[in-house]
Amino acid sequence: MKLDGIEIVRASISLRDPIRTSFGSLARRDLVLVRAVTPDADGWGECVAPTDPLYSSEYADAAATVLERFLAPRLLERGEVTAETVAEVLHPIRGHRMAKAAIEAAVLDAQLRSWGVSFADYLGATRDRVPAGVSIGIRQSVGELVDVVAGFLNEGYRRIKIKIAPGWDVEPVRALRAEFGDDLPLQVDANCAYTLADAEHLARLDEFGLQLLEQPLGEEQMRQHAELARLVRTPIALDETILSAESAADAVGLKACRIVNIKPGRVGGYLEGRRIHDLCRANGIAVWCGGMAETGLGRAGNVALAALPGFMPGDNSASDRYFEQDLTEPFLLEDGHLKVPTGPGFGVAPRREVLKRIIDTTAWIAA
Ligand code: OSB
Ligand code: MG
Repeated sequence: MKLDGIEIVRASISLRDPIRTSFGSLARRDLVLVRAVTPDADGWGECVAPTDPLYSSEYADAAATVLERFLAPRLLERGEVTAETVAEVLHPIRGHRMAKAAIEAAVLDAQLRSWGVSFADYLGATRDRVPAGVSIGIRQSVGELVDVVAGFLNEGYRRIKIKIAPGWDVEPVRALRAEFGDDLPLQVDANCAYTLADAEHLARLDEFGLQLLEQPLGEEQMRQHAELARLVRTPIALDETILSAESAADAVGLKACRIVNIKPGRVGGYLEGRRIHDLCRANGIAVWCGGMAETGLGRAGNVALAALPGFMPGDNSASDRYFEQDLTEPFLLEDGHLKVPTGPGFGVAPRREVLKRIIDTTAWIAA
C-alpha cells in the first residue's frame, strides 16, 4: 500500500469524571491522532499517551514529536507499507510504543478499509459483543465509592476494578464485599504503588476473593512480582511491566503473574497485543484488554481485540463513562456489553463536527 502522507492531529477532550490513581488524576485526554492517507482510503489511529509521564515514561507531547520527527518520516521513506511491517520498520527507534501503536493503527485502519474487512474479522475475533467492565478511581470516602460502584452496577457493568494505593486498599475492598457480596467480580489496581516489603499487608487482601491484584510493584520489578506471587493468594496481574511479547514471555517463565492486562498502546500496537494474547493463551495465562480512557477511536480496536477467545472481561466501558460527547459515534452499554464494530477497518472514524470543536493543531508530513 502506498502512503501519500501522514497527518498528526492534536486535540483535547475532558473526562466527565476524573480517574484518580495512585500516581495522580486523569482529568483530560490530550489527544494525538494519526491519519494515514493512501490513494484508496484514509485510516485513523489514536495515541494513548497521557498528558504527563506518570503512568509510564510516555506522554502526549513527546509522542507527537517522535511521530512527526522520526516515525512518520521513516515510514514514508519506505514508499510501500503494510500494517504488518510497520513495527519492524520502526523498530530501530527505541521505545515510544504508544506513538508507534498509533501510527500502526492508522495504517492498519487504512489497509483494512481498502480491503473492506473489519478489524474483528482480520483478527479472527469470535464474539460480536464483549462484556463491559469499569475501572473506578480513588474516591474521597468509602461511602462515596460504594455509591459510585452501585451506580455502575445499576447501569449493567459486569465487572468492577478499583484503584488502590497505600491507605486506600483493604478498607474499600472490605466495604464493597460487605455491600455487594462475594459474587461481584472485583479486581484492584495499584499502578506500581507498593514494594515487596508490603507483601504482608497485601496478603490482607487474600480473604476477599479478588479476581486479581494488578501491578502492585514497580514497572521494572518482574522478579519481585514473582516473589510476591508466592506470598499472596490473590492472582497477580501485570500491566506496566509488560511492554512486549518478550516481556510477556519473561513473565510466563518467571511465574511473575497469572494474568496479563493487554493495552495495545503500551505494547506498541494491536498486532503485538495479539501476539501477547496468543502467547499467554498457549501458556495458560489469562488476559484482558485494559484501557487508557480512549475515545471511540481507540475503543473500537480494543473492543475488537477483546472479542478474541482468550480475553476475560476488561476495562473497556461505554463512551458516556468517559465523555460528554465522544469523538466517534458513541459506544453504548447494552445488556452490560459493548458491540464489536463490523464496518471496514476499525469501523469508526472521528466525527467532523466533534473534531472541529476540540482540535488544536495539525501537522502534515508528505511522502
Ligand atoms: O492502570 O489500567 C490502568 C487509566 C489510565 C492509566 C492507567 C490505567 C487506567 C485505567 C482506566 O485503569 C481504564 C479505562 O477505563 O480505560
Ligand atoms: Mg492498570
